[in-house]
Amino acid sequence: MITRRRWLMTGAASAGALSLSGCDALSRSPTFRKILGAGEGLTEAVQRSLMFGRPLAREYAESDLSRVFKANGTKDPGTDAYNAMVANRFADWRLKIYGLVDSPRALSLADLRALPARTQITRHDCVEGWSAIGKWTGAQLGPLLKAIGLKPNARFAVFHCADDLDGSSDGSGRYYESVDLVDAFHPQTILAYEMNGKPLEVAHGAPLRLRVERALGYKHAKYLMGIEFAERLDGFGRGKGGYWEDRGYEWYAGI
Ligand SMILES: Nc1nc2c(c(=O)[nH]1)N[C@H]1C(S)=C(S)[C@@H](COP(=O)(O)O)O[C@H]1N2
Ligand SMILES: [Mo]
Repeated sequence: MITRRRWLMTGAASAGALSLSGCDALSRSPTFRKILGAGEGLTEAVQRSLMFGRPLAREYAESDLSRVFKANGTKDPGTDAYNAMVANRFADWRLKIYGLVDSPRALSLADLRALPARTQITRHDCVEGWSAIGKWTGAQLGPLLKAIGLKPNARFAVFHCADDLDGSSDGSGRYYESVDLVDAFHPQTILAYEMNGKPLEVAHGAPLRLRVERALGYKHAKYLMGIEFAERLDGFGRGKGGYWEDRGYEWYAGI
């Protein structure tokens, strides 16, 4: 078990952001400890994520919005189950949050819309060589996770999607993705239900998709069905942390 002071120092040394003495002073500051949420039951991993989070991705103005935002990968999951959800406007759809959490949830779209929201205009970069600027609105994942509570051994958020890119019948082509807790708690990490001021279209991931703005396009999982917290990634898909990672892409796709 490492003490708060030890991990603060270790973290600072590896992040290279703060001098050890400065960090030590910070860790003793009552205000800073309050910001960190000390005593509110946050795990060390979560507190570390809040403290050494990645910088914000650049945000743009309305006038920068792309006139056309390409849809890529799956443009319609097209299964009977998904078609039925579209037909009743996702009234029965629920986002399941489970795994290494204190209180598992099944959230409706109305539940998600009632949570603290964030709107951001960002540039989406796909490894296939195109970019587009869009406006996204959704529930911030961080505050939601604080309310749900993560187990101390939770290290990854795994996003399960409705589409099977390979059209496989055994689920081996199901799209999934994963991020670490630093990205999960990043302020620009949102569960987006709106794009450019309108409910998310099927082509862009209706009813809900991840926006994780410090990462490349394939991390932004569309057609979300569940978020599972896990200690390791080897139990999912072929074990590399995502549909495209299983097929050779890098797991860490930071930009
Ligand atoms: N469920 C799911 N999510 C996905 C994909 C996909 O095929 N299925 N494609 C990914 C890729 S490679 C990109 S570039 C973006 C495209 O998002 P867009 O269709 O809104 O442009 O979604 C990502 N998320
Ligand atoms: Mo992509």
